Amino acid sequence: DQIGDAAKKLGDASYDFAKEVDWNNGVFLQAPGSFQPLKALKAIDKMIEMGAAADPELLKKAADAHHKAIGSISGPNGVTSRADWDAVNAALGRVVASVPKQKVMDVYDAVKDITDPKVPAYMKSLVNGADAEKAYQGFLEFKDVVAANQVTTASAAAAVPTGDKIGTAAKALSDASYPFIKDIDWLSDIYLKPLPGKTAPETLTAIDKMIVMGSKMDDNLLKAAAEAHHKAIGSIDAKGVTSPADYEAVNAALGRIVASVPKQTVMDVYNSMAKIVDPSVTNNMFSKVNPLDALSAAKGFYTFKDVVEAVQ
Ligand code: DGD
Ligand code: CLA
Ligand code: PID
Ligand code: PID
Ligand code: PID
Ligand code: PID
Ligand code: PID
Ligand code: PID
Repeated sequence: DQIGDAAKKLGDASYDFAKEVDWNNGVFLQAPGSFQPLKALKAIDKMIEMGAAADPELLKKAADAHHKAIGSISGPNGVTSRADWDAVNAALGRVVASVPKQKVMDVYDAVKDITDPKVPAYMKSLVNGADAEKAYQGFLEFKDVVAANQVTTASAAAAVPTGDKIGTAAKALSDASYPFIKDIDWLSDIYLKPLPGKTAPETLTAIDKMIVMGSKMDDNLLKAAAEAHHKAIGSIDAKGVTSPADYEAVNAALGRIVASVPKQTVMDVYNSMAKIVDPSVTNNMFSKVNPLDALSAAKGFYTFKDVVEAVQ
């Protein structure tokens, strides 16, 4: 297809740049400017809306392309192979083309809103500047091909199951855990801190398992889960906490996507995360909330998971 051909040209223009970026640099975990959690949440919300509107098959292919690309990483900078670099760009170009232009621009504008204008120049200063300019020129040509292949109308909303066992169980889970949710400081910057003692390649291994799980999920249920998060973001209070009803809808939606993949795929995520999360992290989280609320939430989760497993 045209986007695939254009991605090869984009690769010619941008792979030198890709090799020069230090993908393992911890700077990419930081907010791209001053820390503004509510504005950042707005930007994430725009990404959620774009993801929910995207063609699910193309999203899966993009997830698969990333998984494959992780497998061909080499060298100290963590760069993927030329072929996989091109494949990721092609896959993402197709995802972008599957949503109306305005949804893409809404993401750009919202991210721009939390990005200090000095950030692009700083990023450029870390690589050969001429190669960055060549890459950007390539991006500008690529985006014209994407725009020429872009849809103009958004897809229909997902169908949300009703009266299912997971939905019923989600009510009990939500009742048991909402006090805990209210105890958590959602606007803290602690969630942007590096995991103690873990390198980027180690962390990427765990993220890879999530990418694999995402790619196996039921299309409609994944879309519904994105839409439930978007709705929940719309009802947050000043401390970032969503309403009980929207919280329950998120739990139900996530239970359903977990049930839509094999148990082992879920356990692969859990086990890889358990390897990189030091117990001091969990204990620190626990120390900041009411312990009885946390224990009630944990009990609710362990009951919920049996219902999920039964329909998995
Ligand atoms: C950039 C963009 C990269 C900056 C990286 C910041 C992104 C941070 C993302 C954090 C998001 C939160 C997610 C994390 C969640 C964690 C949860 C725990 O360098 C601009 C200005 C605005 C920049 C910010 C907006 C970036 C938006 C990027 C998309 C968002 C994607 C998603 C994010 C992440 C999540 C992924 C899953 O656009 O951009 C560089 C440009 O900066 C440079 O400006 C451009 C002008 O826009 C353009 O108009 C033009 O002037 C150009 O061109 C210069 O500069 C000139 C000529 O016109 C060209 O013809 C050519 O010759 C060129 O020069 C050659 O040099
Ligand atoms: Mg990504 C984007 C890393 C998994 C879906 N992703 C980005 C970039 C960053 C990144 C490089 C955001 C920051 C930025 O804009 O820099 N993703 C990244 C990592 C992983 C991952 C490390 C780990 C596996 N992503 C992942 C998965 C999905 C996505 C699983 C779901 C399938 N990701 C996704 C989308 C988008 C990203 C839809 C974006 O739109 C965003 C992006 O790249 O926006 C431009 C700048 C970007 C780069 C350095 C890489 C692109 C290079 C281009 C082709 C040429 C360079 C041009 C110029 C020099 C800089 C960009 C200017 C900009 C205005 C276009
Ligand atoms: C400018 C000036 C003009 C010239 C110009 C110009 C530039 C415009 C630009 C630009 C626009 C632009 C847009 C970009 C958009 C990037 C969008 C990224 C989206 C990320 C998503 C992440 C996610 C997921 C995912 C799916 C999940 C939901 C999420 C489900 C169902 C200024 C050059 C025209 C870069 C969607 C993918 C996993 C949230 O206009 O003169 O330069 O860049 O998890 O969904 O699971
Ligand atoms: C524009 C203007 C509108 C019209 C429009 C428009 C286009 C927007 C577009 C577009 C946005 C867009 C985004 C693309 C992004 C590509 C990002 C590629 C990233 C590749 C990576 C590869 C890799 C790896 C990996 C992880 C490793 C690092 C690497 C570590 C820690 C402008 C059409 C709407 C194409 C990250 C995965 C292995 C490098 O908005 O008018 O057309 O395209 O090895 O991580 O090692
Ligand atoms: C300039 C002027 C214009 C021309 C121009 C220009 C240059 C702009 C540039 C540039 C922008 C730019 C951006 C780059 C972005 C790279 C993003 C990489 C993201 C990598 C990540 C990696 C990671 C992980 C991971 C998970 C870990 C955290 C991390 C935990 C809990 C100035 C040329 C357009 C290079 C996200 C995945 C392992 C961080 O605009 O005229 O030149 O470069 O380790 O999670 O640890
Ligand atoms: C233990 C001991 C026993 C008792 C026990 C026990 C506990 C086990 C546990 C537990 C397992 C467990 C699993 C959990 C799994 C969480 C998985 C999260 C996945 C996240 C994903 C994110 C993503 C996306 C997304 C889609 C995108 C890709 C991504 C596309 C196509 C120890 C109690 C049995 C919590 C998948 C969703 C946006 C990456 O066994 O005695 O306690 O918890 O962006 O894909 O867009
Ligand atoms: C288990 C054992 C195996 C069998 C198995 C199994 C089950 C795994 C499961 C499961 C995992 C799982 C995960 C669930 C997660 C629910 C998470 C809910 C999050 C809700 C949030 C709501 C909100 C918001 C929001 C953003 C705001 C904050 C809030 C800010 C900054 C164990 C079956 C495989 C159900 C976050 C979105 C508005 C609070 O593996 O043997 O069964 O379920 O307002 O952000 O303000
Ligand atoms: C313990 C002992 C057992 C019993 C037990 C127990 C407790 C465990 C606990 C606990 C674990 C725990 C975890 C918590 C996790 C909270 C995670 C919140 C994430 C929030 C995010 C927010 C955000 C954003 C956002 C984007 C911004 C960045 C942020 C940028 C660029 C010990 C009870 C089981 C509470 C990610 C979305 C706005 C950060 O196990 O016997 O009690 O709590 O602003 O992006 O700015």
